[in-house]
Amino acid sequence: MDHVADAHRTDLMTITRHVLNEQSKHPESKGDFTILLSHIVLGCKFLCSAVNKAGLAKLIGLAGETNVQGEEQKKLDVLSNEVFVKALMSSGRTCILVSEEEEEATFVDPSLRGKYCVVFDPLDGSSNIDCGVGVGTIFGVYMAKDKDNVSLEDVLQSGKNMLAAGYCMYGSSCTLVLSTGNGVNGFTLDPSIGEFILTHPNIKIPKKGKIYSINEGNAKNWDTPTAKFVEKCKFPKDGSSPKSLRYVGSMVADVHRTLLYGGIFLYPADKKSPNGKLRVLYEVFPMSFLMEQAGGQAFTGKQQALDMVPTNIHQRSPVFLGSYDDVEEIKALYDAEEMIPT
Ligand code: AFP
Repeated sequence: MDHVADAHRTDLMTITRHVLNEQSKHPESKGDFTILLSHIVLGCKFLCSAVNKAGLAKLIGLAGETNVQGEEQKKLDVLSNEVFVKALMSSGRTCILVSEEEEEATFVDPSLRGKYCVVFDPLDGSSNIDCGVGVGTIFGVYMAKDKDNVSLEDVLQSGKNMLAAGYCMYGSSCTLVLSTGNGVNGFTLDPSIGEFILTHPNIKIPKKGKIYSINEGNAKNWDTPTAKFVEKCKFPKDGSSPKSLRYVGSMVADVHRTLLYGGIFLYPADKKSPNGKLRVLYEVFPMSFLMEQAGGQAFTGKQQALDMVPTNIHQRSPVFLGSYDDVEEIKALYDAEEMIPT
C-alpha cells in the first residue's frame, strides 16, 4: 500500500479551507465572507440534489400544479429562488438580494442584516431542464456602503466594484467556479463526502480559442460586426482553420466550456432585442468578472462589460466574452463599424 500517496489523496483542499486560507492573508478580516460563501455553497448543494432528482420528483412541472397527494408542486426555478433567498438571508451577512426570479430587490430585515449585497440567477438555463441539459446558478457579491442605510444604489454599481463572483454548474458533475478578485478557482462536488474539492486551481483561459458559441438562429437579425465575426470564424481568410461552433443555450455551460477550452461566447444585440437578452447584474457582470480574472475579456459592443453602470436591476446588455485575442477581434470590428459614416 502506498501510504504517502493515500495521505496526499486525503489532504483535500475543500472550498471552505481554500477561502479560510485566503482570509488568513487579510488579518483584518472577521470571516464574514467565509460565512456568506458557506451559505451560497449550501444553496448550491441543495440545488444540485434537486436538479439531479428533478425527473424523479416531478419538480419540472409548471408552478402551481398539484401532485397526487394534492400538495402544490414547485417548479424548479421557483424552488431554487426560495432556497437561495433563505440560504442568503439566514447567513446574517446580507442586506440586499437581487434575484432573476423577483421583480423587486429584497431588503433584508435589519435584525438579520450584514454588509453584503448578492445578485443572482438561481437557476439559469431553466428552459433546458426538461431534457436534462446542464443548468446552473450565477452569483455576484457587492459590499454595501452603509448596511444600516441601504438603497438600490448599493447594487446599481459598476461591475468593477464586485468583490466576488461565481457560478455553480449542475451538469455531469457539479462544479463551482469562484473568484474573489484574486484569480479563478474551480471546485467539484464529491457527492460521497458532500464537499466541493479544489479540482481546477488558478484557471487561465487560453489566449486564443478554436470555438465560437452563439445562437445562429438569430443570424437574420444580427448587426454587421457580429455577422462579420461569425463569417470569419467559418471562412477565415488568414489560412487558419475554421472555428468549431458549440452552443448549449445555458449560459453557465457555454461559459464554463469557454473558460476551460478557450474561444468566445456571444450574445449580441439584434434587430429584435436591441439590448441583447442577458441581464447585466446577475449574468453579464459575474461572468465578465470571472473572464477578466482568468485573463480573458468581456465587451458589450461599446465598452468593457465591467465598466457599465446599470440603472435598473434587471437591465439587459449584449455581451462578447472569452479568450483575450478573440474578444480583441470583435472589438476591432465594432471600432471599424463606428468609423463608417452614416
Ligand atoms: P432560460 O433560463 O430561459 O433557459 O434562458 C437561458 C439564458 O438566459 C442563458 O442561460 C442562455 O445563454 C441564453 O438565455 C440562451 O438564449 P437563447 O435561447 O435565446 O439562445
